Amino acid sequence: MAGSNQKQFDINSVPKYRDLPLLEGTEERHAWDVFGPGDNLGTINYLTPEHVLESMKLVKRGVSFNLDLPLDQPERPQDGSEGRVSYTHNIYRTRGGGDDSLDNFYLQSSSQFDSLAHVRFGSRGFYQGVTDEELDTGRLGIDHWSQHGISGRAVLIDLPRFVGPSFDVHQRTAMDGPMLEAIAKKQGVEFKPADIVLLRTGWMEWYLNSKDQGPGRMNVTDPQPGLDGMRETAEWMWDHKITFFAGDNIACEALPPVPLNFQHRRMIPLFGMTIGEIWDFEELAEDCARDGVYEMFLVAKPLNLPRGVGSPINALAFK
Ligand code: UVW
Repeated sequence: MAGSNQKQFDINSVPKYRDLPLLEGTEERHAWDVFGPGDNLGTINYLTPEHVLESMKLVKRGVSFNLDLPLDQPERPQDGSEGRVSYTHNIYRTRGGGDDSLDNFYLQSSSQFDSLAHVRFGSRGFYQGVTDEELDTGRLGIDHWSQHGISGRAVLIDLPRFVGPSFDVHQRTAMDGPMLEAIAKKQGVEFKPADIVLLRTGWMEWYLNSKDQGPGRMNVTDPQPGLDGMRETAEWMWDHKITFFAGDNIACEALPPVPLNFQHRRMIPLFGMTIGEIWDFEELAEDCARDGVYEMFLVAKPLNLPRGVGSPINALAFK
């Protein structure tokens, strides 16, 4: 029996990318009719109770891996030049013990989910054509995913280990469908419908350990590896029924973006697919390299924040 916010959804009913309608006047296809009118979940609908039960069987050793960076990392410039600034943590010592609050807490400044209210497709609006006014009434807020829960099978794709010693974290290596499949094959794992795909690029590990890191150094114009931005890759992810991708880099996607070919503008508003950014896969990747198991059960719990645009991830992977 599904929880009150969990719909039964038949993933076999999802049309192929080529059968999705074109967004009028564009060459982009949209999935606005796939999950039903008024839907606020998008591809999170793939995470049905049956899928969760099946995915839980991947827990063999009972070990868990934290996927969140410390909330104060990476550090953001306080002058607002990056938009997001680092929070100030106020700790109040009280007679009874303590209390605390955060000032200027940008919900997307550390390991994060982008909600469907994060990116609009120009004048066509947000996912399902939702308007700014409708967002104000509660459509597409991060709270919908919080109430549903995000749990299912995840596959780690470890790009640096796949490439080996010649890997360059400053090169714009764009992972498209064939490359994702080649990495998965070498790792001995297959993609399955409803997968959450974790893309390890090693970029955040480099950044946090680099003498160059620090406020103002996270630059989206600096080349870095990540998900490929081309339409063929959007077709691959849709036809493979990927629930979402999460990366350990700035945007999950390879940077700098190619104009008009940045998956943010397809995945979020057209597919209803969240994007995870700045996740931490280091400990998990070490373990996968050790035991050769690249599939796992993942649980994440974004904030139950009405109208939230993004959220910390609160994510664990279990093996
Ligand atoms: C970028 O597009 C760089 O990331 P975000 O989704 O965090 O705005």
